Parts: sequence; C-alpha cells; structure tokens
Amino acid sequence: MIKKEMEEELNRQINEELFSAYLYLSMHAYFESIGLKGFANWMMVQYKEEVDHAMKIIRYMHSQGARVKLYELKEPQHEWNSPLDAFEATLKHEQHITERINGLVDLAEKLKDRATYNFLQWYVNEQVEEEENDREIIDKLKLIGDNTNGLFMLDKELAARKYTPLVQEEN
Ligand code: OFO
Repeated sequence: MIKKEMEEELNRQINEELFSAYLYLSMHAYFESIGLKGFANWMMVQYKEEVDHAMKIIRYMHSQGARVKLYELKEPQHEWNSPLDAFEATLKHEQHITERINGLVDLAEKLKDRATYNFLQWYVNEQVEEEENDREIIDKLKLIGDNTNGLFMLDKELAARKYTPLVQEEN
C-alpha cells in the first residue's frame, strides 16, 4: 500500500518524466531546424524513453491501488545556442531528475515503503546511465569544437540510436 505522501510525490514524478519527454521533443525540433538529423533522432529516442519512464510509474501506482493524477506541463525551452548548449542543458536536467529520484528513495525509506523503495532502484540505475550518456556526448562535442566534419560524423553516429520499448508487452 502506498501512503498519501508517496502517492503525491509519485504523481509529481510522472509530471517530471513527462516534462522530460516534452523538453527532449523540443530539442528534437531544434535539431531538425538546424539540419542535424542524427541529433534529432537521438532526442526522439530520448523523448520516447521518457514517456516509458512516466508509464512505468503509472503502471506501478495502479498495481498498488494508488490514484494517478496528471498535472499541467511547463512550456519547454525552444532554442539553444549550439548542440553543446543543448546537451549541457540535457545533463543539467538529468541531474535535477537524479536529485528528484534520490528524494523519492529517501521518502520511501522514511515511510518504510519497501515496495516503492525496490521499484525506485530501477530509476537510480537508469539515472547513472542517462548522465553518463550525456557526458560522453558533451565530451565529444567539446573535442569537435568548430570542426564541421567532426560534427557531421557525430551526427551520423547519433542517427544509429534505436528506440527499444521498456517492456515490450507493456507498449
Ligand atoms: Fe531522463 O530519465 Fe527519466 O527517469
């Protein structure tokens, strides 16, 4: 059983995950607008994964008989100064999500909510991966600097990213 305080925080997290999706969809549009289709593809995959993250919480809450509530989404930023600027914003956003997840884990511990504590471990691990992916791309973008060829090579690399639904039968 999920206590009210946890139910409310999980509902807030659904909003955070959906806002993440919205932000990355906005970045997808930004990269399309500057002709970097591989970067745009990477962001589209990211968008879909974030929707999966929200759905995973929704399904968990339903399995626990908790009440899911959807809140208003903030308007995301529309423009960035460069691909590096967009990826630095991505990392900053993911660090914010990591803090949110850590806060949820602390709350689960405080409430002795073992089921939610276990459920959240998936997100703890996912955040390590997400931040690492962003850092790798930021490092590459810093090495590339103003080199257009390097940027196009990275664009080609990011074009290869494929979306894998979180749990096949859930989608
Ligand atoms: Fe980008 O991560 Fe969701 O949780």
